[in-house]
Amino acid sequence: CAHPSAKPESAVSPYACQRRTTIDNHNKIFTDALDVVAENLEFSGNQGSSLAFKRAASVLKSLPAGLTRLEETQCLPCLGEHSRAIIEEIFECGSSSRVEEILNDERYRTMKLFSSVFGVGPKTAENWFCRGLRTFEQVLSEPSIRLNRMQTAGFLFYEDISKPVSRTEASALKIIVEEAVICVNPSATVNITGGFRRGKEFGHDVDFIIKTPEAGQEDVILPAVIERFKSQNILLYSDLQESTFDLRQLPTRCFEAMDHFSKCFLIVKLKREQETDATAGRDWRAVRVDLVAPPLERFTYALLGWSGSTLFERDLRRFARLERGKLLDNHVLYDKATNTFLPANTEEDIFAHLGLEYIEPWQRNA
Ligand code: TTP
Ligand code: MN
Ligand code: MN
Ligand code: MN
Repeated sequence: CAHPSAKPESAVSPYACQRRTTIDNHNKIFTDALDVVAENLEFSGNQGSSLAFKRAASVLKSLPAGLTRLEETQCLPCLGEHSRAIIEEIFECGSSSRVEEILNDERYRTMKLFSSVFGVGPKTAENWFCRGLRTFEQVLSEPSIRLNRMQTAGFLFYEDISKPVSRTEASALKIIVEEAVICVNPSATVNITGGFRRGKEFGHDVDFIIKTPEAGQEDVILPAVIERFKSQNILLYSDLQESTFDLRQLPTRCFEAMDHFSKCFLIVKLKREQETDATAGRDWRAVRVDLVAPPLERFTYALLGWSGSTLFERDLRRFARLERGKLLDNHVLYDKATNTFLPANTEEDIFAHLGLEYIEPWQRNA
């Protein structure tokens, strides 16, 4: 490797927002293994070490070709001795014994199963595991467990919503969402965001961002869309989160999963062409849909924030703070040196403010 001070143009950046990561991952055998280790650490509450393995996997996802020798990892950032040991074993044996162990581990398997239910987070999953529960039947027949509304819907539609949503289904949903939005406000527009905006072929849900040109409309549009879905008899579940947006608020110091915009988490019926075993006797499947409606002047920041990937967003914020003295979140970009908010009409403007080369949405699969 080159001397640290001599940074060749080709060096891989430790920041995901300085890498171009498309959906075609040439190192899947390694990144799948590292992601399992990361997930297992997350399940046991070790967020820090989990993130280290996620970063290692993300660096490999950005490479233009598959690794051919362990030595190639020497020049790469974010790959520590633990990640290297796993990669080495895969090179030598075709799989990692640590990963195999995790995949067979009762705690990991149960946590993975429980947290695959909509509305069940790691806390709840762990609670159920610690009570000795191992299967859905056991959870559902345990009298002391009271499921909340979200978890009830999660179990009710489990089969459908645990099945990946295809790009074709996402496009069909866009038409339905667009129709409802335009019916409420003809000047509003709908954009697909999240994984499908990044070019993914499948997703666990479909994310939409709604742009309303008139001030204040963002607060009324989602309730109206929900009412319309109800009247069309396609709404299976809805959780509307009213805006808690405060224009004076400074961006938060660290990555927040939630923002303050008006948004809703839905489960809707999507008409199907063909019946499958899972949908026998009905002509629809259940799909998870997220809608967000930011105020117009916050649209660009919200679009960037909702496009993901999660690690890409995390590194954008970290880069802004540590390398540029700026604070970025889903609402604003703030310059600490001048105490000013930096305006942006496009995502390109935000990257430019940060002195970053523009990364297209389909290159943000970090
Ligand atoms: P997800 O829909 O969870 O993830 P995804 O679309 O990248 O992947 P998948 O195919 O599995 O659905 O989230 C999309 C982005 O939205 C993610 O970068 C986080 C962001 N987000 C927010 O910024 N605020 C929120 O309140 C929520 C729920 C998501
Ligand atoms: Mn390629
Ligand atoms: Mn998504
Ligand atoms: Mn989502």
